[in-house]
Amino acid sequence: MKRMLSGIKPTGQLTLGNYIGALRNFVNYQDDYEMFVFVANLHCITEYQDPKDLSKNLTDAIALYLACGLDPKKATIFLQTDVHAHAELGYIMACNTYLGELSRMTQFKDKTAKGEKNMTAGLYTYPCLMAADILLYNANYVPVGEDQKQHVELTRDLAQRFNNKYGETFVVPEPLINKVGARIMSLSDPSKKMSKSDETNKGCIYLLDDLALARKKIMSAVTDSIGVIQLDKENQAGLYNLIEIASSLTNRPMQDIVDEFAGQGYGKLKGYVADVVCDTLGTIQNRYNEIIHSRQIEEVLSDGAKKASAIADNTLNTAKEKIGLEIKY
Ligand code: ATP
Ligand code: LTN
Repeated sequence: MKRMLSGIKPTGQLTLGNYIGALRNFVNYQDDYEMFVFVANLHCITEYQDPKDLSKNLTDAIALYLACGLDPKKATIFLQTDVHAHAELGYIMACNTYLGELSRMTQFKDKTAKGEKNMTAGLYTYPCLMAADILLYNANYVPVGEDQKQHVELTRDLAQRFNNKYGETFVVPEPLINKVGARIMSLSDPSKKMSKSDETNKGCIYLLDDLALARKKIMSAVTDSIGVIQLDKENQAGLYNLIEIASSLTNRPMQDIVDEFAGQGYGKLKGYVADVVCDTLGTIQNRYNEIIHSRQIEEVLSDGAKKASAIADNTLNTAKEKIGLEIKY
């Protein structure tokens, strides 16, 4: 069975974008792959997080993984800091990465271009830690949203570089990106990605949003004045995004939805999208409420940490031996 690994960085509450671009796919893949899914808490602290918020977001992320349908009997679910090998191999990867490569990462370039102040060294070297996350498990595939493709490509380069320098050690992974739903856009500005760090909160639906609020956000989503229901991503990005959301959540082809609503007003279509989203959120939230009040999270994490550490420690030791870091007695 091929291996698959992915993670989410809960710097805030998980969003509908995280669900459609990542989480829902993890759930679909767990039957056919040996699946590893973790909460990337070390990645969260590349920027300051209020410690109380961070701790709550981590707990919620695990509860939401389970609520969305990840099954601990099928997938290994764990917290990144429970497996010490991540930080150690992350450092080793940083020693095999060139400054130029990190400077070319789009996420880093965007932040620099925006003139962000106080950027940390951790933020700069974060792709090295991400490479370690993946390589420790010898994952064949990494299911992610479009924005993470470049990081997985860097991981491939780093794996190949290491293998060439020190001998065959790591599996070279491939990114797995869905055709529909790989980049869900903000409801208030469809030129931007739906993001947890949305300042206005209007453009982003959180998985734990009150259903009435989620509906309101969809009903007031920015569209256009063209007034025709069709698939024109360039000129009707907001409308396209709404149809893509509904298509992802129902597994209906986008054209099918267009055909059903063609000739009707945007309001009708938005009502349908709101129904679909609220259905999904409602189901997830019911399960979340059961899980958050149980001991399940503790059990899942303790079990996951053991399984993940056994594999990760083994890979790390092999890498250290190849580099010559170990003393042989
Ligand atoms: P932020 O929302 O703060 O920009 P992020 O995308 O950088 O966060 P994560 O939340 O860790 O970071 O992303 C986890 C996974 O969810 C990644 O695979 C990412 O590609 C995917 N993802 C995040 N936002 C979207 C989106 N709007 N559409 C599709 N996939 C997304
Ligand atoms: N960098 C990713 C989260 C992440 C990840 C990973 C995804 C950290 N390590 C390993 C896939 C595989 C993000 O910010 N979205």
